[in-house]
Amino acid sequence: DTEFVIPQKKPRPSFWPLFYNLSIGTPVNIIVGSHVWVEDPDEAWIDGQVSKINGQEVEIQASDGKTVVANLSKIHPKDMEAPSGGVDDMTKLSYLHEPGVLQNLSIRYQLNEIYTYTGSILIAINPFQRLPHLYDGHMMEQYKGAPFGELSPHVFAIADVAYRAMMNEGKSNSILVSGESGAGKTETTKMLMRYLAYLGGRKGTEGRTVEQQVLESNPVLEAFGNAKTVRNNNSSRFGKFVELQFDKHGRISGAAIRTYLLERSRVCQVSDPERNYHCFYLLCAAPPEEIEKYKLGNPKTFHYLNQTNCYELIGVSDAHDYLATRRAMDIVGISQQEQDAIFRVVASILHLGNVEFAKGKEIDSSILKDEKSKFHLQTTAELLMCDLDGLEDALLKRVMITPEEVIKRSLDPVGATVSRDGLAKTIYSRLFDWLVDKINVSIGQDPNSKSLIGVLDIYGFESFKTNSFEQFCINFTNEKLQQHFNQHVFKMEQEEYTKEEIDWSYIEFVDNQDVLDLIEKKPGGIISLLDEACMFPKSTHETFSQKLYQTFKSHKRFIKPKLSRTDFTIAHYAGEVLYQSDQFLDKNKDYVVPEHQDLLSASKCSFVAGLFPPLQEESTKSSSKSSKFSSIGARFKLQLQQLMETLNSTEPHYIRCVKPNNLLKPAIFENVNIMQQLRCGGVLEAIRISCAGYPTRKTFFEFLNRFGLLAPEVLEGNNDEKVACKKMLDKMGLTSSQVGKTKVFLRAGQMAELDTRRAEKLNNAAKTIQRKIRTHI
Ligand code: AOV
Ligand code: MG
Repeated sequence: DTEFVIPQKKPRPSFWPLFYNLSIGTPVNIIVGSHVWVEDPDEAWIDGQVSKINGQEVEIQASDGKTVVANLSKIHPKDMEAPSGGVDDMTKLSYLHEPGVLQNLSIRYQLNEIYTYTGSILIAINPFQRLPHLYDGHMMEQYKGAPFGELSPHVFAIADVAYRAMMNEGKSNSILVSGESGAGKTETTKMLMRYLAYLGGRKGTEGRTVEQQVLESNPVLEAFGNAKTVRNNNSSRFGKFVELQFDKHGRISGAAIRTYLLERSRVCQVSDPERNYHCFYLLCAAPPEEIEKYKLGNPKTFHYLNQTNCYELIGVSDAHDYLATRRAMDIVGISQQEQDAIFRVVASILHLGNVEFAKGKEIDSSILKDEKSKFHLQTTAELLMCDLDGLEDALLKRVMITPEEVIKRSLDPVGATVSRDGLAKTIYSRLFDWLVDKINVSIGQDPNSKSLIGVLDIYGFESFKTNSFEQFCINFTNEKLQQHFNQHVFKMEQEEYTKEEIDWSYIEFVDNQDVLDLIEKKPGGIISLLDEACMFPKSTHETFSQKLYQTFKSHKRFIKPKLSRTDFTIAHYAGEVLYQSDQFLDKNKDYVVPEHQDLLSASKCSFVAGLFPPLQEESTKSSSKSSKFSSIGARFKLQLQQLMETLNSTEPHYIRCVKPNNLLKPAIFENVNIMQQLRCGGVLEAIRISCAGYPTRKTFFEFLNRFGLLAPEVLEGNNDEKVACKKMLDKMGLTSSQVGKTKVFLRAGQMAELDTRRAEKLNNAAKTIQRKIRTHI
C-alpha cells in the first residue's frame, strides 16, 4: 500500500554508469573451485563456487543452493581472507568491486558499525534505532584532535578534520550531507553541530551561549518545517545551510542560518499516511488553558489535519514536544509574547481551514456555508486581530482594476476556497521566514569572524506517486549537489593529476551537466519556459507541457510519457521521476493577493502586521498588471547558485547517508536498494578513484619540511626540491608514489607510514636529548 514509486526497482536507464568492472590491478584468474560473486536479481550479489567453465560461460553453485550460469566478465572473485568484521575504509579492501563493497557494509551494519570511510568520504547507514553510546561526551572527547583514520569512522571525525583544517589553514570548510529522504541527513547534521559546539564552546559559561542557541534552533525549525511523509516520519520540508562562525581562538562567535524553499502546499493539502507540519499537532496537545485560549481541540476536527488518517507518530509525544519547543524558543531568544503570537497564528490557520463556502444568490458568488464556518471565521479574525468583515470580503471577493473603474467581483465557492488556502499558505510561510530571521538576529553574526564551517542539510531526492513543483525543486537541488560532489571528487582529482603531469589513465564518469542544463539553462531550460508560461495570461499547464514536449523532443534526459498530455519525466542522476505539471504554474507564482496583504498589514497585533510589511509604492502600482509576477523557480535557482558559490569557496567534506530499507526499521539491510544508492551517489566511483589514484598530496616544501628529518643527508647540498623529494621517496622505498611538477603524490596509506616513521624518529631524538641532559646533571 505504499504511496511512492521506488526508483531503484525501475529498469536502469541507458545512461547509467557501468561499474561491473571495478576491479583494479591484476585480473584474478577464475578456475573451477574459485569462490566468486555473481549477480542476483533479488540480492544484488550472491556468493558461490565455480563448478564448470565453458569458454566465457561459467557455472556457479551458489551458497543459497541455486545453480547459476553467468558470463565470465560478469563475475567477481570473492576475497576469502577478508576480515570477518569488515574493514573501516573501503580503500583497504583487497578486491575492490561492488559485491565486496556491499558485503563490507552489510557485515559492519550487522555489528552496528554504521559508519565506513571510503577515503575521506564518510558513508553513514541509518541505524533506525538510538545508539546513545555512539554520541556521548566520552566519544566526543576521544575524537577531539585524534588523527583522521586512527579511530573508528565517525561523523565526529569528519567534523574534527574540518575544524582542524580551519584552524590550521585559516580556510573556511563545509560539510555536505546528502542522501535520499530518510537516509539520516538531519540527524547527522545535528551530531556534527553538537560536536562543533563542543569544540568551539566556551567551557563553564552559563546561560544562553551562541553554541547553545545554534543547537536549540534545530528543534524550533523542525517543529515548523518538518513533517511526516511516506519516506520519513520527520522529513525536512525545507533546505538548510548553517554557517558557524569562529573567532581566532576557534570559538563559535556567531552563526547564520539560511533556509531554502519551504514546501507551502502541505499547509492545506495532506494525503494519507502523511501529516501536516508538526507544530499543528504540538499545539493541539498543549496544556488545557492554551487549548481553551485558542479554541482548539482534537486535531480530527480540523480540515487541514483530517484529510489524512495519521495524527500520531509512534514514539513521539506531541504534548512533550510542545513544551520542548517552547523551551527551545526561550533559549533561541524568542520572547514569551512572541511565542504566544506565533502559536496564535498557528491556531488561526487551523480555524481558517475550517471556513467553508456555499453558492450565493448571485451567479458565481459565494457565502459562508454554515454557522460552524461563521464561528471559525470569527475565531480566525480574533486570533489574527483583524477586521472580521474585511476578512470575509478578502476571502469572498476580488478587487478588479480596469482602466475605467475599480470593481469588486465575487468569487464562486471554488475560487473562495482557493483564496482561503492561498491566505493560509502565505501566513504560514511568512511565519516560518520570521522564525529564521529571528533566530539569526538573536544568535548574531560575527563580522570579524576569521573563518567558518558550513553544514548543509537539504531535503533528499524524492520520487512519489505524484510529483509536483516541490519535488522538481528538491530534485534540482540534489542534482546541483551531485554535480558539486562529482566536480570535487572526480574533476578536481583528474585536473590535478593532469596539471602535475602525473601518469594517470583518465577515468570516465557520468556528469549530470545535461540534466542541469535541461532544468536551469537560460534561456530554454524548464524554469525559463515555466516563467514564460506564467507571464503569458492565456497559458495553462497544457500549453506549458506542449512547449516542453516540443523543446526537449530529443533531449536524452527528458521523456514524454506515452499516455499523458501534461506529465513529463526527467531522468535524474538518481533515477527517473514522473512530474505532474498541473500545479506548476500556480506554485511558481509568488503572489500575495493585495486584499490579503492590506487586511493583515492592518492587524492590531503588531506581530501579525509585521509579517505583512506594507509593499513598496512601486510594486503596489505594478501588481495590478497581470504580467508582473515574481518567479519562485527563478529565485530558487539564484539561491542555489549563491549556495554553490559559497561552497566553492570552502574546503568540502562529504557525508553520504544511506537508507538501508524502506520500512524505516533497524537491522534490515536491503542489498538491491543500498547498491542503487551507492551507485547513483557516485560512491563506487569515488572509491575507485581514491584507490587507484593518489589520495595524499603535499607540495615539495611541505613534504621536505615534514619528512626531511627522516633522511637529512638528502637535503644537504641539494637545492632542487624536486630532486630531493624523489631521492627521499626512493630512500623510503615508496616506489609507487609519484612526483609531479610542484607536489609529491602519495598512495593511500603511505602518508600514515611516513608519519609513523617520523614519530618514531622524533621520539628517539627526544629520548637522546633527555639522556644527555641527565648525564650532564
Ligand atoms: P533525512 O534528513 O535524510 O530525510 P533524518 O535525518 O530525518 O533523514 O532521519 C530519519 C530518521 O532515521 C530519524 O528520524 C531517526 O529516527 C533515524 N535516524 C537517522 N540517523 C540516525 C542515527 N544516527 N541514529 C539513530 N537514528 C537515526 V529528508 O529530511 O526526509 O530528506 O527530507
Ligand atoms: Mg532531513
